Amino acid sequence: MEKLIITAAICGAEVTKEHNPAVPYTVEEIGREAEFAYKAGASLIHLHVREDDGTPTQDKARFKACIDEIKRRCPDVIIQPSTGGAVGMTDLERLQPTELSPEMATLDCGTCNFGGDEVFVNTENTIKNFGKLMIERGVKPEIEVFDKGMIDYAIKYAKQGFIKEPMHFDFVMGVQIAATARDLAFMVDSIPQGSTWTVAGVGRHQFPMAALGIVMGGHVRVGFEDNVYLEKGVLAKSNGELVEKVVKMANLLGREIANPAEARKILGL
Ligand code: KMH
Ligand code: ZN
Repeated sequence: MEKLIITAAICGAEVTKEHNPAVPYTVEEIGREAEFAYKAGASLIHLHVREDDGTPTQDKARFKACIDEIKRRCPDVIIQPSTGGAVGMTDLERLQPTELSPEMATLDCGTCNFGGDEVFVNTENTIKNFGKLMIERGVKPEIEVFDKGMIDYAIKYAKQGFIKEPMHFDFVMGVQIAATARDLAFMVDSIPQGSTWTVAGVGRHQFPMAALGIVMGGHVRVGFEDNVYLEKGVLAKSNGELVEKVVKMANLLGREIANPAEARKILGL
């Protein structure tokens, strides 16, 4: 099996210091959390940014400041800004970090319920426009998939020239599609040959899904964006602790960890 890429989703847009005081908001806090995750074994940082008061933002200057701070601390880590941002943001707001030409960025391939009345909207035109701009800006998308139909959209838009192949998918389990082994296997079976994939389990599903990612030959995403607990009732002190736990699991299961150079090769960056 190829080496395991661990992505750390260190911040997110929805989780707050009320959920876990270690959730980073400031540039310094975001840099520090990225460094904890990197030192623990993450080769990829999935990045949302905040104002100092915790308000999610897609502001280009704020992204640049955070990216510079992460690069200062972890010079070779892969940085993947979110183009999902927070529910309710406009497409133009969301696209700002791609103007910085990062190596990667997320491309959310469908609309999804986010709890209560919250709907994370990604129309067909949004997806095609984001895909086209990412090709023009030389940014490799990570296709964010919240249910199986989003894989089918990605395949359709790739055929139409809006997404380059081979594609890299992130299966987010436990928001819309259930976080079960059966459903993950269905997702994995549904992507084109030659694609790569990672899995993110939300809340209590984070580590069970990570275990499946490790044994099924995929890759793993953990971090405060998806889960703030190290184990039941115990808050993680940092994203580094969540990454460390995945490293321990991978060691037990005989899967080696990819460094950023190895991750770049696997992802075709
Ligand atoms: N915060 C969600 C609305 C992404 O990063 O692309 C979108 C999200 C997905 O987190
Ligand atoms: Zn995200």
